[in-house]
Amino acid sequence: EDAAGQENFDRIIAKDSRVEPKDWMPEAYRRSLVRQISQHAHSEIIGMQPEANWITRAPSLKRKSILMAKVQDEAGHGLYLYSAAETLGTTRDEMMDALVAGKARYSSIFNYPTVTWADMGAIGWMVDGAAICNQVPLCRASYGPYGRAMVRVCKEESFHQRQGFEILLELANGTPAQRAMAQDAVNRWYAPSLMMFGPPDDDSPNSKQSMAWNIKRFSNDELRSRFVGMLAEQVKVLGLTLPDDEIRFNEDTKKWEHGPLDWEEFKEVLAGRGPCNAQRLERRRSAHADGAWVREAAAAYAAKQAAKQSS
Ligand code: FAQ
Repeated sequence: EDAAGQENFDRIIAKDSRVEPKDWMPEAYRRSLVRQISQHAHSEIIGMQPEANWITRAPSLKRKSILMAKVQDEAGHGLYLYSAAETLGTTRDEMMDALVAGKARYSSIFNYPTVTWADMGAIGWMVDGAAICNQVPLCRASYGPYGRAMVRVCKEESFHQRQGFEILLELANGTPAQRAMAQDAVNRWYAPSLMMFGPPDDDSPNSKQSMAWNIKRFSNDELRSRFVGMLAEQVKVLGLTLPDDEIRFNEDTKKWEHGPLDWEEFKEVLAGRGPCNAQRLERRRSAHADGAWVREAAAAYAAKQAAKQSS
């Protein structure tokens, strides 16, 4: 209990200003931020895998170098996000241990397989597109280090989205087989990308408090609806279709609507039973174990430098 601290915190939130690492904050606020930011960081790191799967099979040198840069950007996003979470008093080791132990969440979307090159297009266009819709409002999140990290992340995601769209555009205007491959990828990634926004509002336990704390600015359904509207317009440019004939703009509510989503599938993925959950975790575990010598060497070097300075 810290009455003055609480008062200061309430004032910051009421003014829609920013909470900084050294400010007093309620424990529940801290915990919820660590939860969201660490999940977000894990998503970026696990999210490298589905696209890394195609680096060695990219159809040209140019595509390969773009894809490599994109996957490296995701690593960078993970690192800023772990740093932002560390300012709340959780160490990176603790977060990483939770991830490799299978105790931490990361986005459902990265548990789906990337079976063709067109999936690189669909991920850029739809998955990075959904990430942008969700993250632009997070640039105004009340916790300073998180909001500031989101600014740069969103700039990079915009480039990622364009590169994905351009892959699909080229395939859609290619041979009939390429066009079919693009359509198939859009069909498979559509529903999982809509589910990235989280459960429907009446089944979203964290939303209300997160919105009261100015972390989230819009509800899951609100952002999902905006995203569907964006896809519905852009798919026309691709000359492809979305696998949902219930998409429409509701003139009364001024919102985009879509057909039903399979929330049972979403729950299965969250419970660790999605198509690639086991594979993604196993890959992360082995990468973490293979990197142990680098961490040890870096720690030994840092200790040596510190000893030199103090002598
Ligand atoms: N997957 O009460 P809510 C990217 C969990 S973008 C897994 O609505 P909240 C870029 C949720 O954690 C992807 N779990 O929760 C990229 C909660 O469980 P908990 C990452 C999900 O926090 C592109 C429970 O369900 N982006 O990585 C999902 O208010 C290409 C109840 O849900 C972010 O993390 C899901 N889809 O809203 C990288 C954005 N949805 O914690 C590589 C930041 C919900 O109580 C390649 N996060 N859950 O155990 C957020 O905006 C929010 O946390 C939401 C969820 C909107 C994801």
